[in-house]
Amino acid sequence: MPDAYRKTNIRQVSQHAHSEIVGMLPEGAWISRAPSLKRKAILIAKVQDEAGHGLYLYSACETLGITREETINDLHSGKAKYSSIFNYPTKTWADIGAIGWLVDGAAIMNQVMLTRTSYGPYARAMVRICKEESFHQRQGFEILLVLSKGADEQKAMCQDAIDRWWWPSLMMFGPHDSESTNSEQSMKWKIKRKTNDELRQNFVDMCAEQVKVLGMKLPDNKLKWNEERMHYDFGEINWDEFWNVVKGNGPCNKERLDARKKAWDEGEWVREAAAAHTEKRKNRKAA
Ligand code: BYC
Repeated sequence: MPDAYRKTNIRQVSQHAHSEIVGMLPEGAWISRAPSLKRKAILIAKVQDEAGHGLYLYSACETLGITREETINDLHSGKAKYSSIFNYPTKTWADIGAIGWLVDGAAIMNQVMLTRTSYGPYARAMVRICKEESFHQRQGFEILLVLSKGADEQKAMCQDAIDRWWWPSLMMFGPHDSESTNSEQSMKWKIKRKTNDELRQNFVDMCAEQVKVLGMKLPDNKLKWNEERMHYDFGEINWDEFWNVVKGNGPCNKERLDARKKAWDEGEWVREAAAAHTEKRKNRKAA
């Protein structure tokens, strides 16, 4: 395998794994506050699914010749990135719905193409992940649908969550193709099968229709169907905000990384105990 191809895959797959694990934090914060036992059980299962996604992806990454410890050290030292979206706070229950609908929706749009990515272990992990993400997206939409039919306060909460998550969701697809440093090479290698702007446009087209079912509005007064292009036109993303968050200065970057480092440090004894147990079983078998 050419070294540059291997390194690009390590970069993308490990950053994807980190995103899944850091992505558990904003939603995990609502497990104790979910409005019913049923909602709590669904949310616990969803957050657990994200942990599973992270683990498949760390395993896929290990097949490229890097250890899990190395990839996690890169996250903790700030060398490796994770998705910008998880540096925003979850302020109300409606945010859990908006994350499911918009964040998981954007994730699926990007990840369906990755089921055909050229590196087999990554592609195979994505098949299962996409199935689970589709369920996540529907449960998020259903949370918003219930709120959209509720009391005035619930409707307002639903609109407010959509207002706050819409633009950061569009940022998930990365910079414009003209600014994307990795796209050209990744498209040639068929690691990426569609560009950042193509996927973002598909996502806007999908959400512009779905929001009508909710009876809500997307916070963009430039959003308009363009008959010639057969796509929705939409307003410009605040790229200063995007790069600021990517560089570590978003509303929750510090909190998220601190939480991950704390979990890693506090889990050290578990990793040691598991390794000692494996060693003991190995020795017992050999004896
Ligand atoms: N946030 O050249 P570009 C989820 C970086 S988790 C932060 O276009 P590329 C979920 C980019 O890394 C969703 N950084 O990059 C979990 C690059 O910097 P480096 C995560 C970003 O790789 C829990 C630089 O900007 N999904 O589904 O060709 C709950 C230039 O960009 C972002 C994945 O990771 C960003 N948004 O394209 C719910 C999917 N965007 O690395 C949901 C796999 C760009 O050169 N990844 N950057 O230092 C990909 O498909 C691609 O890596 C991207 C970016 C489309 C994200």
